Amino acid sequence: MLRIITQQAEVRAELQRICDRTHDDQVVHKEATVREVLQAVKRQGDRALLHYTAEFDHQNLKQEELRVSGSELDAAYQQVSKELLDAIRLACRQIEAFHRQRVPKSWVHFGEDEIVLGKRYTPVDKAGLYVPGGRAAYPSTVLMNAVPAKVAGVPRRVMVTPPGGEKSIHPAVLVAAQEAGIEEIYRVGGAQAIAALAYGTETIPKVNVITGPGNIYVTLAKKLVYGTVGIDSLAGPSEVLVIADETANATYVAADLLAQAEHDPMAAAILLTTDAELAKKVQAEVEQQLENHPRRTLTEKAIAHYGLIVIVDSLEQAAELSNEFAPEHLELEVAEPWELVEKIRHAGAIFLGSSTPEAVGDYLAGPNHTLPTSGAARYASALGVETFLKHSSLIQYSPIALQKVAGAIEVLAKAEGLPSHAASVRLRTQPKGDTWGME
Ligand code: HSO
Ligand code: ZN
Repeated sequence: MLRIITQQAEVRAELQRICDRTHDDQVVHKEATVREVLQAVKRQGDRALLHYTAEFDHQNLKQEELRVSGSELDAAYQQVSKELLDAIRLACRQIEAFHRQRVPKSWVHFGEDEIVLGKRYTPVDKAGLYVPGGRAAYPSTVLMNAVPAKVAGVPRRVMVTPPGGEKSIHPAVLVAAQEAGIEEIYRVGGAQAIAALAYGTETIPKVNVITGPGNIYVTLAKKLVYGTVGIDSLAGPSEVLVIADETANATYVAADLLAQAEHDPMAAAILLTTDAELAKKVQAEVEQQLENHPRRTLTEKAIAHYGLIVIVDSLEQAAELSNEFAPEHLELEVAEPWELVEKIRHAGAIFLGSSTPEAVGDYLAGPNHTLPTSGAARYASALGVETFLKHSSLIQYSPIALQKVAGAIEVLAKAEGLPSHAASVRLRTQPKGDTWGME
């Protein structure tokens, strides 16, 4: 049952509990296992990958089976329907179009005294995309990670994903990868796959950036290899917060809450509404839509533990609570969403108006669906082209420009006790002077 609460004191405590839901006592223990896996792959390469794939995924691979063959890639196209292929292609085009608009441009500024300053953007050489197996093997997530890497111009893009039964990989995942320009795919998952991408093995290249969601072991592994490689973010279970007024449609709101809950038993689905009537209707609708839900057990768990309806006094108060929670997804199911959006400061993605269910953004509107979770929207943003780019600063001074600042640099260098810093300027601006400025 989706709980309704009105007590203000209870509201903040409940929202905090939901936000902190991934803080798990078992993490320390799991981290020890992950460290062991990382070390083994670092030392033994492919041999460790085959060992852990047998132990954790129960698949006995040979070394030459790690890479998905060309014939398997071709065969995947025979295993997806025409409608699915068309939908993947539509999503791919729209995601690409959106991300192309966001490619930062290198720039230079020509200032006084022939000073040139700027930034030059370049992609990483190699990127590794992690795709979970089983329940979370989503072709849409493949696109959301692979397309920005391609748009950023990353020359080598590889994917890793755990093998399922019969060593197989979901054909829709293989098709989505190819549509987004990835053909180098390895059949390995878990912390061992992250280790392979971070350190490199005989078969798998060491990459510069690893992106993509995964289970707690994958997330811990990404956290531990950060520094050796870059990562996108540490993804937690998905969450949606809906703000609705009396104009909202209870059936739609209920469906949107369930659309988040059905991802994961730890997914969060929260409704903040000014209308007590709507709250009751949504509660009843959720029950009804759960009745014949094919993923009922899992979805019900999420709703029971991390589902919540809060009745608020005003939309201002709703915005304030939402900003405190900093949701991954925020839906504004209100009469004037563009007015309300002005008050929103922290949210991964904002969906405006009643014709924009989160699913539009999950699949094909274009913006990325890899978003900051567990309150990370207070400081982080969606995965994007920038995840695969870095920039170099460009600085050029003329002799006159250097002359003008020489004194200030010398003073600073002296204050820091770094005489060669001072000399590197003085030797250029007073070539006949004393190297150490002692005359
Ligand atoms: N809502 C998920 C993304 C997703 N939905 C994939 C369907 N497939 C996290 O943003
Ligand atoms: Zn979703």
